[in-house]
Parts: sequence; structure tokens; C-alpha cells
Amino acid sequence: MIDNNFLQSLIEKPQKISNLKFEDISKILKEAKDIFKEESLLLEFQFLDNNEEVYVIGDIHGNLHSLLNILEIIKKNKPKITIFLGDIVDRGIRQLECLIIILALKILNPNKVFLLKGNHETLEMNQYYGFFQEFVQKFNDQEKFKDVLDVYYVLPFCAIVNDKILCLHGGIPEDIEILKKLKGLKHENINSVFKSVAEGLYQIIWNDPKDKLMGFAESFRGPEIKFFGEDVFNNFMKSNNLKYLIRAHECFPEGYRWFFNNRLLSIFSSANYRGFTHTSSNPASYAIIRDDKIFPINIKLS
Ligand SMILES: [Mn+2]
Repeated sequence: MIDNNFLQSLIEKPQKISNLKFEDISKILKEAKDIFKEESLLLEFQFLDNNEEVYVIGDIHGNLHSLLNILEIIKKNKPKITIFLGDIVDRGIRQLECLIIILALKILNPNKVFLLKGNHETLEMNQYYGFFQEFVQKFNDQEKFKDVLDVYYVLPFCAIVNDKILCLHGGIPEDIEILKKLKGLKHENINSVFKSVAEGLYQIIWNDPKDKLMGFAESFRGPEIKFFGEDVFNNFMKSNNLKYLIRAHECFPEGYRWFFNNRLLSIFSSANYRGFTHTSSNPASYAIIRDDKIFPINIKLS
């Protein structure tokens, strides 16, 4: 067990994280992994009290400044639970700090803080966009990155709040049955159904909504990744008896963006995002779930 005061000190003074030895980082990764692997791949939360709030946080991408601003808001407003939609690392300048802070929060509050898998919680993306190189350069050993991958490997893929609100990183997959297949399934049981869920899980972390599109369409992001239109979105939601979808994965200059008659909310929690071709001046955004409704918020950073 890691000392709670030590974890708390990392959250309060993130500058300590870059001086940690690998042994400390490894302990945090392993303890977080042990918690995640006991969770269902589809998290389900029920709140009976309508005043209880869930905060949903989008991509962080190594933006420590945005993350610390969000944590201040959480500390002040005390939501019942907080769900991070993944993409914690890559691209930003404080990637290890962001990952370790969120894992420390998870270890300290396993029933209040949740992390879903994004497309950047993978080796391929980390090798291409920087976190793998940063980590290996710092700790001088490629093998040590395995501890990070062990965490990625057991992360849940989606969460449903009060049977009505689905949260995930990218979008709905073509497989309309995927949620039924994942229900109650833990990572250790995934082998039995892996073939039937693999493509759906991949699309959950990669797909994007698109206005004025019918059906699914090829995406510029890569083979097997899709755009989805309002008609297939409505089918998926109806078939699964869902009201809203909250997702992340895309940065919009205005902050959050609604799609499909205000039933899909897209959030992104890394302000002034350093994207592929240029730096955007977007505000960081997040969502609050209260009384089975969703409220998007753009943050003014301090
Ligand atoms: Mn993403």
C-alpha cells in the first residue's frame, strides 16, 4: 500500500512528480491497475438523490494547468463522482504529471473517481505522439513502460449514469448490442467474448459524430474508424433505452459542442490545445450530470 499522505502531496504539489524515482511511479501504476481490474468494463451508477452531481471531464492531453483548474472546481463543488473520459497523456508538456495525479486520485477515492479508456491510452498512440518517448527517456528503459500499459489494458470503456446517460471517449460503434455484451463483464472475462466486442471497443474510443450524415461513414482517422450520423445515433440510443451521450475526443474552438438535437454533448478539457497542425484558443470544457440532465460548462482558467 502506498502512503495516502504521499499521494495527497503529489496532487497538491505536482512539481514533485517529475523528481520521483521509477520505483514510486511503478507502485502508483500497479496499485491503480489493481483497482481498475476489479471494475466492470461498463460502469453503471445509480443515484436516487436528484441533487447529486456527476462531473464528466474530457481530454486532458498533458495540460496540467487545465487539469489543476478542474480539480479546484471539483474540490469546491464536491460532486458525488467524477468520470474522466480518457486521453490523459500525449501532446501536452506535463503528461506524466497528469497521469500520476489522476491515478493518485483514483487510489485515494476508488469509488468517487473513474477513468475510462481513450484512444491515447494505447502504446501505438503514445509512441506516435510523445508519451512513450518522454517516459523512456526519463527512466532509461523501454521495459518500464509495461507498467503503464498494464494500467491501460484494464481500463473500463464506458459508463452509464441512472440507466439513461452514456459516457465514453469517442462515439457509438456500429455494433448496437455492444453494451449488452459488456454488461457485468470484467477485464478478466473478456477473452470469452473478445472476438465479438473487439471492433466495437475500438470504435467506442475512436468514432466521431457528424452532422447531416446518414448512417456510418469512413473516417479520416483510419481504417475501421467511423463517423456516425443522427439516424444511427438515434437507433443506438433507442435500442439501449438511453437519453444522452457525453463524449470527448474532439477539440472545438468554442469549447463544448452539442450534436443531434442536444442529445450528444462533446466536451474537451484541455484549453489552448496544441493540435496536429496548430494551437487552438479553445476553452476547457466539462459536463455536469444532475437530475438526469446534462449541463455543459466552459471554464475560465485562473
Ligand atoms: Mn481521443
